Amino acid sequence: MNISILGIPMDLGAGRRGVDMGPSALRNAHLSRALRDLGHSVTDLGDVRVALPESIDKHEEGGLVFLDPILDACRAAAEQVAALPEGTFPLTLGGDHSVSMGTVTGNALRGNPAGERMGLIWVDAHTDYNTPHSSPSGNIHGMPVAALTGRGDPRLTGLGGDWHMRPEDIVMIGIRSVDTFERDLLREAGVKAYTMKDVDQLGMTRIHEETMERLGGLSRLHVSFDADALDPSVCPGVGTPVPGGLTYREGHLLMELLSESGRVTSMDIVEVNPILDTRNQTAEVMVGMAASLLGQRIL
Ligand code: 5AB
Ligand code: MN
Ligand code: MN
Ligand code: MN
Repeated sequence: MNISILGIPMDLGAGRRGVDMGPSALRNAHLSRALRDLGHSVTDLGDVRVALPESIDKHEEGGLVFLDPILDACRAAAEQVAALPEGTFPLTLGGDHSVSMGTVTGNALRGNPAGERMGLIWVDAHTDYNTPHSSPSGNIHGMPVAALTGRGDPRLTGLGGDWHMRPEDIVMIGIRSVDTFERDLLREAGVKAYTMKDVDQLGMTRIHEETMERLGGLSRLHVSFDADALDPSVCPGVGTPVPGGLTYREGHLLMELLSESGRVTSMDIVEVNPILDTRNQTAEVMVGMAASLLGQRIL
């Protein structure tokens, strides 16, 4: 497979600094080499240009922190991803999770004049379904899924023109932190979310099966993997850690099963924060997750 890596070194959407160094940490954890060792041909396209918070004013507009520079980076990411040839597997590196407004849009619209639907598997401790009204923080990394489904500020929801994700084409896994009003929005939209209670009770194998069934008719699936989905003991380098997360094996099993399905066509790795990490452990774990999704086998 041809894999194209694109970094979006941005932390403007998060409440804490440092995830802008995520792409660099993942590259240092030998991401390209790990994928080449699996037999893939890997091209690193470098990074999208992102404004530095030091050189712009921190402005909040209608409950949205750093809206304009985030939109610029998301548009650039969407354009670059959408322009990749069909058959290429885009592997996009955040950055905070607001980058996925751009990457998901770019992947959904790539080579897709017929408007074919794409499934979205959101692996995260959080549902990222806030709007400027429901958000307790104003941080845009808590809003990307709502924006992708057309909820929230029109500037965020308009990245793909008239295109939006359908809530029924989204499955979330690993959830254990949802804000009060966010919960209402999520229920109303009808997004399927597997909480950690579901992971405990059903197990990852069953969750994977149900996910594949739910997204059955869709030939393209995007995986957006927030490092904070994994337990903080596995991935300490994240800005919004929540105890009680996916184990190392649960993360790998999900990636292995998705790999066997042969249906995943693109992936994000986001929210890796090297400042808060221990000797780049989080980036190394996330490189392992990408390798499992892209075909690494134990035997
Ligand atoms: B992440 C919170 N719900 O909106 C908010 O890491 C946290 O991309 C969002 O999942 C976490 O600020 C966003 C409290
Ligand atoms: Mn997230
Ligand atoms: Mn999260
Ligand atoms: Mn986070």
